[in-house]
Amino acid sequence: MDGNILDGFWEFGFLGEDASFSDLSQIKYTERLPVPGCFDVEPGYKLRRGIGVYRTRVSIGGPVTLDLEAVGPKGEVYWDGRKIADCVLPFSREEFRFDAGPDGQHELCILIDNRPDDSAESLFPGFYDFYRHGGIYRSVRIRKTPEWEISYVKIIPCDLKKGIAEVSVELSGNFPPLLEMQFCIDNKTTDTRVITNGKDCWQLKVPDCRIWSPDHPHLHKLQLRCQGTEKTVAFGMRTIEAKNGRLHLNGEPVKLIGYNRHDCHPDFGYAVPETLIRRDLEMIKKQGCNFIRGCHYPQSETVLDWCDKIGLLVWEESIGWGNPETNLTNEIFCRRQAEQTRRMARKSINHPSVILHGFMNELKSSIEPAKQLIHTLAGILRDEDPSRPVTYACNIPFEDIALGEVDVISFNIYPGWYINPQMSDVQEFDPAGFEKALLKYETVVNRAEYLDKPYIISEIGGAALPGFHGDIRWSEEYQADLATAAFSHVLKSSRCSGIALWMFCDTRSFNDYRAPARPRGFNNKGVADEYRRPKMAWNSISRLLKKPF
Ligand code: ADA
Repeated sequence: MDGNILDGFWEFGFLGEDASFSDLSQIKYTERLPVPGCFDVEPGYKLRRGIGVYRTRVSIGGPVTLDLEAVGPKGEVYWDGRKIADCVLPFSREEFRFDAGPDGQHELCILIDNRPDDSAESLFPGFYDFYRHGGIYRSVRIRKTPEWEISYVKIIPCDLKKGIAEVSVELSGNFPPLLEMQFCIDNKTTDTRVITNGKDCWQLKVPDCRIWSPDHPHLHKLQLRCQGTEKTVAFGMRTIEAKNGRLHLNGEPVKLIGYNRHDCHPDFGYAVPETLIRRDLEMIKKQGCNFIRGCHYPQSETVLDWCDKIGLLVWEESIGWGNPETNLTNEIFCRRQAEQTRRMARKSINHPSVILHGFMNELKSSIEPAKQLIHTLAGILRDEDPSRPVTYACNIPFEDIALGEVDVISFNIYPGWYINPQMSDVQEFDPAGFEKALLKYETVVNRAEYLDKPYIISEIGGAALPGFHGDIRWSEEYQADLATAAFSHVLKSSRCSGIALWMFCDTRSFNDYRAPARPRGFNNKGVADEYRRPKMAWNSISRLLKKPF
């Protein structure tokens, strides 16, 4: 990535829950905390709510671009005491351009507010079933803004046999109207083209083209050179299509087998160190899975880079969770949804691992405003990226009115765990009732109008308290039986193109009035606990996946 990285230990001051913030100069910085980092996992601030102020000093001057890979749940940025930006798109990468003043040392402060915010426009309100950690979740960079730069490169593989990719380039700033650009793939000069008016698109031949797949995750490298400016982008040659009721990877039907994964850890919140991210992904891959659903927010570059490298397929989605009508009819909420979804599509465009883009997990998809928003968000994704199928996870299959809007139909269903009024016969797990329930959900996707669309079980599962044994709910045995039955069903189903079990590991969740459903303050449906120690379900799934499928 471009720019000077500012990660490291920043000064930190904490203003409590009732603090009203007015003057940066009054803040007492009492210690140093890591960036990226979440203050509410640190001793002294554990699970506390309030405003955390991070401060560092930067030597730079003139026009600059500050690149925040992700903060949350919301933040404010100050430069020498002057407000530069509000950050209201949690987990989104944003760039802010401003004049840094004369060359020399300057003060950069980022305020993070993790106090409850249930306003209708908030993208990360308190009712979501994943903890509202406060922090600078991902890297911070700053660079001098050049006169002009290559701001966006999009590489879409189009013909794998001939090794052809379509490359689009955008420049920003004060660029010359005509520019010669040299393209180099894997250090072999391939072409020189002229860019007119800062935006252009060409077909390029990839020399010695090798196809990217989970078994052979081969990456190519494109270098663009132009009047002393250079940009390097990794990409993979692979295609993904939703047709004839199946997902096709590189022209062949593929079944997605894996887990929902929150990018979260009890000791780090949403600032999970790379080494732990890598371990999670390797653990999933080595078990025999090929897929994760990155729930429920845009994924970090680190996660996607590792998935590209080791060959894991990814469903990435913008942030949303069970949003009711009050959100869906709020103009600011809908505008922010559109903005973060567009940002996600552009950020992840060249990651071959990302094969599905989604949004708005379990929104109230039975009402017209939901359908409108789904239509808008699907349109944005297709506009930015016609190459990836679009989906959203629906939890009301029998009432949903928007399934026709997307390319892949995905259901979050919990037979054997939650009561669904239309499925009350299957609240307790029993293999026959479970199978019957899954087939009943399938009747929706077997309607003539949907037969062409692939179908995925985007969530299914049950909870187990680590170390609790027996044959009853909340036991490891109960969870293992349920999870194994779910995987077995999908492995043999001809209609279902995939499963993302809910979920890979236990994840900190709400601790409000709903806490009885979240013992220990965690969503306990992980097949490993929050420190990634396997439960019985993990071992049963491992055994199942060892058999060829
Ligand atoms: C939902 C939701 C998940 C989680 C799950 C559960 O389907 O999408 O985020 O909350 O239920 O554990 O109840």
